[in-house]
Amino acid sequence: MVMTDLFDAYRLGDLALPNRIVMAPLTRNRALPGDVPGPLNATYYAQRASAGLLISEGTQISPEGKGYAGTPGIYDAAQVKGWRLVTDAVHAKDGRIFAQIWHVGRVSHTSLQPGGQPPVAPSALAADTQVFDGMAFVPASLPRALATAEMGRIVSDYRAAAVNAKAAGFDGIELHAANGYLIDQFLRDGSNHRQDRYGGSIDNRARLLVEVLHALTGVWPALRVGVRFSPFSGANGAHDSDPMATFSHAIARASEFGLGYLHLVEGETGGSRVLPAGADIGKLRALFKGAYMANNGYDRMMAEDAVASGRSDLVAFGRPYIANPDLVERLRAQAPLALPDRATLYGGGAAGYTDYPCLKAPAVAS
Ligand code: 8OZ
Repeated sequence: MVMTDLFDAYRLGDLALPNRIVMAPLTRNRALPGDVPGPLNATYYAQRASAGLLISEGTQISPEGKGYAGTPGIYDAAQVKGWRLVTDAVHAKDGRIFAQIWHVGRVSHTSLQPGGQPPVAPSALAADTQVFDGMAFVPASLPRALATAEMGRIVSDYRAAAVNAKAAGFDGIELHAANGYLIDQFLRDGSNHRQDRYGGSIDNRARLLVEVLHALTGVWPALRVGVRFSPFSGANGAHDSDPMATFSHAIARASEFGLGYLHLVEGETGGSRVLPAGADIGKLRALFKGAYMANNGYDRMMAEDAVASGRSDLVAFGRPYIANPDLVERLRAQAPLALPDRATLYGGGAAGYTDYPCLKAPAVAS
């Protein structure tokens, strides 16, 4: 039997990935004023271009979709121009990059919102989490519930972000439906207490997801669209009384669109991979027709095993990519991995961002 290897090429629709290693979306809070990506961000992503696929950090689809200082947006011309620097730099290094499009919903603070307004959410229930307002970590503000009549505008904002991602030269998009942000808030009964057609039954709670995927696949070929969920994570106060039922439904509905990939955070986001009783990642994966991208705490051995066993087509590495721009080469060489400096994870400049060295200096300085 020929075993599939982590370093084997993968065909994601018409996109040829040279290996199965993906750079997971990572929030680094280094956008310029106006939430505009700049040359520093372009350098950072280009340094990591040997990944089979890069996924951008979450980029907000509207000013209201922002929950932390310094995260980039993808809703105005200056931001599109900034992202173009990033995609051009990645393509110049023969890389491929998807934009992760993001609305934080209630995971925000009035000080980050247009006009100091409360953030929006399915229901007026505060998230049990903290956000960074540029000075300090502060508790998320009490949100206001979106009116039914506003839902069309939210979907339009997602659609516009998809159009902008094309204009910015991305190779595809990933819908951020994980980690307790807006789409996840609608999916889960802990945060969605609505009584209109966007709340109540699982089908209703998945309505925003389905409407957004419909909009995104009207802009991009479905195979250039991925979706990320974190069914068993309590990130940002996410809670559901029956995550297997909720996410079985959500994933089956997402699969109907013929999307390129399903990206799952397996366990607690950035934490334990131990699943609650009754949780079954294999069952969820089996509901999706496209490629499967596994994430959360993978090392080389685990990733090799996931790919060789056929359990995963692709493996997304997050934290290892912070301090190892040449992660593919290091994994291939079974070389030791550098550890990130925690003090420079979020915000700041080049230090702890673009100054992590490769194992071997490139032959030609870049
Ligand atoms: C870390 C800090 C801020 C945001 C996520 C976008 O968890 C994030 C995020 C992670 O998906």
